[in-house]
Amino acid sequence: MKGWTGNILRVNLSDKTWKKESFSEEFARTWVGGRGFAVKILFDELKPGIDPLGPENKLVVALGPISGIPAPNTGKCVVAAKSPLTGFYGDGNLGTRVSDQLRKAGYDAMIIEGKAEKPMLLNIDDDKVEFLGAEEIWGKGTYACNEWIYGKYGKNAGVLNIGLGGENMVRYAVIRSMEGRAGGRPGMGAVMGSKLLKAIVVKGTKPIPQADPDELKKIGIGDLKEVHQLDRKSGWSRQSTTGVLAWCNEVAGLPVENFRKTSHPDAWKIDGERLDKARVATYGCPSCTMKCGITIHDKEKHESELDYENVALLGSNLNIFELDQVGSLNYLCDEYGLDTMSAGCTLSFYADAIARGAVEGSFKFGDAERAKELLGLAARREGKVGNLLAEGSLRMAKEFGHNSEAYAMQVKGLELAAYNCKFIPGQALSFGVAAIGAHHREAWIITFELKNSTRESYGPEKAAKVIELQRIRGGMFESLVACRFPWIELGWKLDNYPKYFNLATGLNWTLDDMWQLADRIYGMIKLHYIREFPEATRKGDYPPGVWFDPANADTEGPIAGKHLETEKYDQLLQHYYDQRGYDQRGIPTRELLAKLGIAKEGAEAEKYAKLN
Ligand code: PTT
Ligand code: SF4
Repeated sequence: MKGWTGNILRVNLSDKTWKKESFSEEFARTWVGGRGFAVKILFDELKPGIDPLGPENKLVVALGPISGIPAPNTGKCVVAAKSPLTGFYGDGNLGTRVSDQLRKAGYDAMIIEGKAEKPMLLNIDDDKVEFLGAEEIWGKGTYACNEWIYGKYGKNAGVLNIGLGGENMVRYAVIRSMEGRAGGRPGMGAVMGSKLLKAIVVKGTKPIPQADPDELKKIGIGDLKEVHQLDRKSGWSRQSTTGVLAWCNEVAGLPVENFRKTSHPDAWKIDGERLDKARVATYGCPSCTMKCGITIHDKEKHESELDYENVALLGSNLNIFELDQVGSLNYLCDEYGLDTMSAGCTLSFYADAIARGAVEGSFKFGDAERAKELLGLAARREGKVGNLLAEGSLRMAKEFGHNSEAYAMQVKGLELAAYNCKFIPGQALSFGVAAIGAHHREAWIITFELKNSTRESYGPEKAAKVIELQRIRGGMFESLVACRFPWIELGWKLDNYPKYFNLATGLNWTLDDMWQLADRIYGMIKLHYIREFPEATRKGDYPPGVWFDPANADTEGPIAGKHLETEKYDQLLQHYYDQRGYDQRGIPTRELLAKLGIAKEGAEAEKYAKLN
């Protein structure tokens, strides 16, 4: 088999055993890697109904056939498990040296099972796997933990680690790597913590199997230069993702005060221009020539790396417009290993709930110092408030009552990305039908919608665009595994990706083959969902209720008086289901599953929920 090592490393933390397992060529071609591997492995190996924070859950770390080869932006890695936040399949994608080190150690993926007896560090060094005590680093923040590991294993080691948030099983704890990388929003860090696994270190020295290594090297070196030049020419990485903030503010799409408002006159104080001016350094993932991580000094003089989502959800959404204070909140999330996005939405929901009188408490929008304290309470699960905040906004809303669920800015339990869709129906749909809960990774339709289509439209073209983007972003990029930024931000051609896939594997795939793979993956995630939630209805694909509320409409600005309309949204959802071949509940039909080659998995899911 070319392009894949053909091996998965299976590690059991309970009895400290490991084995190298091989997979078939058919498995490789059907699921490709990354998210594809993870959805299939977890579907086959997890029993529905298990506690995501119990030893039965498994953590999958998965790479793709172009991971570790000299090609642009391939230093990424998928981490997946049953999510403690949403209760079904969850995953994330982070930049890390694990991407090439694990492949050089001879594996395309790793499955971590069981639970350690004591805090543990897993050390993988080519064919050696060591289960080492981690008492010395348990309780340390992710920066200190990372430094300790670099000191012991060298800076070239691939590292995944967790902070206090993961250790204390905060439901939105992430996994961290390198200086500023983080991933696994739906609680992948909490799953590591539940297994008492503080860190994974990986080093490898073997060649990565490639069908045409000489051609790959030649093309890769040229393409790395080309991407760099495209970035220089466009100037994108001057502001990187934070360039979006000023635009969102202008088009009334920025989250302000728990998404109640859509713009703010002080937004310029935390925009990309300000960030670029305050820049201390630039970081990025391995194998990247358009590095996008901008760091600044926060209020306490720590170095803190900010992206758009972090600035908007820890800044404008909390009514905080001092860049160094936003930096401090971001630094704390990184240090504790909490997802900045869910943390921001959970804090904003809490301030909103207090303001609405749904709960008593001391936290107001704009209070950065109290927000810092609350992040610490959540990370340590300290006291009633800390424990509440550690649960995420949906569970808090259920506890508070008073119609609070409508104000919890989440879908399927996963908090939103920073796009305020009070009156942006296509992006609202994209959140509603994102495979793992509200995430912009799947279909970032907002630019298409506001630049190429009318904002008012709930027409089928928006459903079609969501599907097109899901196939590209949530399907192809997540299974190959590569960063999507060269394509989305610099216009680097999509054809490059089947080209790399074919040179690595010796196959002859087209983009259409990639879309077929993507649809299979989306079908499988739905099967995960209905096994856990057999009563699933289309209401699960709705964005937060407050966006449909006329009383919540803007009173001034470009979308004054506008809000999402329930009947029209439902029609748009139906367009999406029709175009995908899903039934009225948003579930793939038996016929579609057969076409996608997953009828057997459909029959397994049917033990829990009936298919049409
Ligand atoms: C991703 C999500 C994002 S998406 C951001 S900012 W973004 C937040 N970053 C966090 C952070 O930082 N620290 C922290 N403690 N929590 C954080 N939570 C949030 O996590 C990230 C980049 C970015 S920056 C984006 S859009 C792109 N995402 C990609 C993706 O999802 N897939 C892919 N194939 N390529 C991508 N390229 C870009 O990667 P999750 P990273 Mg992250 C500090 O993982 O769970 O998917 O959530 O990975 O290495 O930090 O790069 O404006
Ligand atoms: Fe990583 Fe940014 Fe480069 Fe993508 S563009 S590979 S997220 S540094």
